[in-house]
Amino acid sequence: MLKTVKTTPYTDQKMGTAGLRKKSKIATQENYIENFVQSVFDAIGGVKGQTFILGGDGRYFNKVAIQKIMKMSAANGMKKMIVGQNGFISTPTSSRVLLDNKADGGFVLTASHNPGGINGDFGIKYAVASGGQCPTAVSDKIYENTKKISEYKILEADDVDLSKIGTQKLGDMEIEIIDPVQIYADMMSSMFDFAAIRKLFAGGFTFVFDAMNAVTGPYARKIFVEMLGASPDSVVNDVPLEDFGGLHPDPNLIYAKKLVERMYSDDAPDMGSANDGDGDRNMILGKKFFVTPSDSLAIITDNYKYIPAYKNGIYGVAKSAATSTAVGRVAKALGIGYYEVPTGWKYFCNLMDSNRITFCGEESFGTGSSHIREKDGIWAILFWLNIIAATGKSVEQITREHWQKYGRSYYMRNDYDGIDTEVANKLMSDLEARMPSLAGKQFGSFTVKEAKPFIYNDPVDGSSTKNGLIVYFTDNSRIVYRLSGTGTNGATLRIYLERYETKLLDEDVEKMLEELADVSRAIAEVTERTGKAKADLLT
Ligand code: G16
Repeated sequence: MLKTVKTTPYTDQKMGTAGLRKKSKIATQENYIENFVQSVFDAIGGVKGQTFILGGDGRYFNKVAIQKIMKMSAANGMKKMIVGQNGFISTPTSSRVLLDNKADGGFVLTASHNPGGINGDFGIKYAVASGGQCPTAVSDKIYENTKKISEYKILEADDVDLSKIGTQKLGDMEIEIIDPVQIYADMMSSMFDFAAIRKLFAGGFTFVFDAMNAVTGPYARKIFVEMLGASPDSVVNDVPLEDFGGLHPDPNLIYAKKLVERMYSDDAPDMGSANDGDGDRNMILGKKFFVTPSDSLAIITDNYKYIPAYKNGIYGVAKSAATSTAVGRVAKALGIGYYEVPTGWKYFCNLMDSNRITFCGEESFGTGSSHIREKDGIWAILFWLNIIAATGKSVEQITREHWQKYGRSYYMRNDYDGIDTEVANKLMSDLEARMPSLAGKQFGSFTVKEAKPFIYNDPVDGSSTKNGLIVYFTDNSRIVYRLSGTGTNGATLRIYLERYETKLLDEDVEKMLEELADVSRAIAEVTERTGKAKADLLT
């Protein structure tokens, strides 16, 4: 039976860098998800006759929210919903399925790399027909709707059994349950040289992948173990859990602690890797060796010819402004287009759709290509395995040779967490106001060349976005300041430090950036304003 339910608005449903992200305790309030989903449907003029993709990373509240969304979709006249088996789908797979089915939109229930569970976070990523997350113009409209919503539509029906592949009906809506793991595995085997990677593993190459108890465990087992012959114990934490077993599924040196310890031990495997909650982020490690995401993007781009899917050539490459400039040097050498966009994967999508770029990446452990419109964690790991299989070189060797060829960007992100939102906003606006006066000023051994906000003018749709503030120094070092758009606890100030070297290639990163970190605090008056003498997190 179709029901129209009266509701009252929540005032905090503004989407951040990638969808709506909230503490689980907030997201599970009465009608919270319903209000948001109905506001999405209303913002796009309804979903009558449309097809949507639905699934999640398995975190707490995933199961409940999926049933609600299916029933609301049916009540709003949707024609078909394609749902991941048992309610699971990784973000990259969702993008693929959306494109393959020419669907109108999709929801991935995830707060990405944020922890899960009742005391963790919940979230919704909303993608549009292009396969990427909705553009700002659409999210603004959705936010406006959430502030005035008074009712939503839902079907009163039994819960749908999502365990069996196949089709069924929910009211008049068709539900197709798919096997996302198989779909994703097929896509990967069509892109990479699986025979060569199989040979690599058969030859004794050792490997570990940490799924962090999140969505990619089954994907990794299927691809790395079953299809490529890696040893069964090379995939760890591969059973998705509602609270990720207490892990913080953010693949970086801090949160993937066990993996990092193993990779820095004397019996480390040849390569280590990890994904985040919804499978779009990745981390690459060699034996006692870490590859920064910025370097990974540069190395992937420089080695594209080893990958069957790209061997005939690539378009350009793009990175977020906060990401190091390493890939820019590769683009120059290859003579391909090079773009800098604001933080947020959605800004890459127009560049991919218009064949301006093939690869793109961000410092926040995201790397991807135009095979989908999201970043792709396992894709990046397969890319590295394929390079290793083709060259016979180790992760460390590949990276060091890259530095020798292009120089090295020492790079680090400093996060200052849990700052009062007003204090953080004022710090940024005051810094922006001071920027013109910084040029020529000396801070320690660094002289400011130029300081200005980062403004991106999209060459495809003409939209203009301001995101972050950049200080350029005369020695090619840079500091980028911005506030995170994915946190759920006050404001997080992110300060990105980069120092470029052509001779000193083997130094300690923290040491190399120590003075620049001090300078970054001095320029923005971080300690005076936040009381923090040091960053909370270095990645
Ligand atoms: C999301 C976006 C990324 C962005 C990242 C960090 O990643 O998709 O494009 O780089 O957030 O954003 P911020 O610095 O604003 O916190 P994910 O993996 O959370 O979807």
